[in-house]
Amino acid sequence: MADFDVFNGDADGIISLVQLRLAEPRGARLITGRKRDIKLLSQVQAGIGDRVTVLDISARSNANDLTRILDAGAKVQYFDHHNAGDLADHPNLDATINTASEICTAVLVDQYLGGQYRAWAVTAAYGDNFPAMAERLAAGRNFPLAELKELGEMINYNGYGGSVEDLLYHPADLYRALLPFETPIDFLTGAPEPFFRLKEQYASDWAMAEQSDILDDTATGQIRLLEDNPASRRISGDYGNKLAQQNPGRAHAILTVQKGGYLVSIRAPISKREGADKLALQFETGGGRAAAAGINHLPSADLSKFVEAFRKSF
Ligand SMILES: [Mn+2]
Repeated sequence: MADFDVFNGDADGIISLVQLRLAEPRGARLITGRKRDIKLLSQVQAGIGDRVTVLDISARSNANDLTRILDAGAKVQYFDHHNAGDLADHPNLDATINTASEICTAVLVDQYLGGQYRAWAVTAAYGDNFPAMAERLAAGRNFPLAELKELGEMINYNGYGGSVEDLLYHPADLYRALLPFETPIDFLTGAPEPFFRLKEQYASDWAMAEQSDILDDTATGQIRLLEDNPASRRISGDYGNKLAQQNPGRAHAILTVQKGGYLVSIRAPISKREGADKLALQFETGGGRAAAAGINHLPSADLSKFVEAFRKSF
């Protein structure tokens, strides 16, 4: 019998698992990666008697492996808020999927646990760029919101990179650093070194992003171009979030140069959180949600096609 905890390497995925494992400790094998490494179920070989927990990765992107694992007899518990495709009922599957645009996986887990680790859920909601949801969740509680927000954002930032080597912490290590603490405040007072190291690296990455070129600039959207280096690959997602917050009526795309093309991060306007996934799915390696999506590799030859599609999407 084996247990597998499969989770997105961003704040939402990591903190969803922190909540679950605080409530129900389990010495599971950890399967995670960068925020964009979403086809994680391909790494799971499970069968009868095995338990697989899956958090914050699209069931649509993992459909074949999910079917394989369920058919092999493993029990799967699934929490997610991404496009699930045609998720079929299966006696071995216990799925909580909600693709509403104002919900994240850690909030689904918070509901499942009856709000037991609410401060962690608030931190995750901030980290997944749902500040309004975070504040609603925190209503009536005496949480230091500014600190939870910054922690959520730093954990989320850690998940971005061109490869796991670009990341300051492997997401499994960051998860292990957080898990001993019942609340994010306990973490920040008990062993905050990862938080401070992330903040330091973030500040230097940010300074570089501010110098980036503007590729396209219209009333409805802006496209930025970042150079080919680890700092760009780490900061692009969060930089996109910040630009979106500063200009809530405008869509944004951050392109980062990589070999033969670009890594693309897309944010729909905050005032109308839709269209990002449809734009991304027009390209072979695209995926994501209505409000936030990405393309793992946009070939150089498709740049003008992307700019045109971006202008039409929002
Ligand atoms: Mn999420």
